[in-house]
Amino acid sequence: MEDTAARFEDAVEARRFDVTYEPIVELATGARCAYEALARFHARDGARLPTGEVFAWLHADPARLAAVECDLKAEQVARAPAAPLFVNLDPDAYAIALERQLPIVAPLEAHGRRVVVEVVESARCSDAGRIRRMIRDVRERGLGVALDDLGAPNALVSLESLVQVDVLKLDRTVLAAVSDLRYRNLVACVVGLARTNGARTVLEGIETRRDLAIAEALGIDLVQGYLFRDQFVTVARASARRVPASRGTRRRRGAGSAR
Ligand SMILES: [Ca+2]
Repeated sequence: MEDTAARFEDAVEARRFDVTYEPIVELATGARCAYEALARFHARDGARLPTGEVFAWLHADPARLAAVECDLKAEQVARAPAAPLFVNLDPDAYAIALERQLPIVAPLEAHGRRVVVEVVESARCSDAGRIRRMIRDVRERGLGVALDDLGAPNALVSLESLVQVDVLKLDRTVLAAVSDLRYRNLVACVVGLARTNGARTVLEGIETRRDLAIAEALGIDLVQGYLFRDQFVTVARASARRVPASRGTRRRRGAGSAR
């Protein structure tokens, strides 16, 4: 069997990725109000590679991580539907790209509609301060910021970030966890906090009408998930163009979120 790192290396080198735009739907009206851009890497044989693991592997080579993230953001904006766009951005990649003066922000500013940068607070980031600096920096540039994967098993959360972002995105695991009354009370507080501060809430992982009813009962503003799969837009694989490789890429695996 082909080595996992070799498969990742091959996919990244060949820019073998699709961009999928997942609709974000307003719960009250059913209107599609934005899309989240997601990168989907593919092996040579067409098999889908786990995006989170590809990024965990890329973290071993910061320069390459930054170059790939710049490439992905440019593609995701260039191919996006004419609608507000949510993009995932790695705080390590962001910091390195700024240091190296790589074009990480320019593509986002070029989009004709509002762009919201999704950030995950997690121990995977090499420096917790980087996340908060990125949030401040991105907001100063006039872009929106969403705190992603809130409630996910490996996610962290700081109170400062909770009150500084425009959108709070609750992880799909919240759907099951709210059967516990104490957890449900916590989510109600988070939703209330968002409302008081003028932020919006998103619940991810909506797959059934029952999930939708849970979101409604929680007072969530926006939802996304497989229930809306007929509105997903996948743009064909990016054309092959080599991303500059850098030295010292080592094998590393780990969990990560879809991007
Ligand atoms: Ca996300």
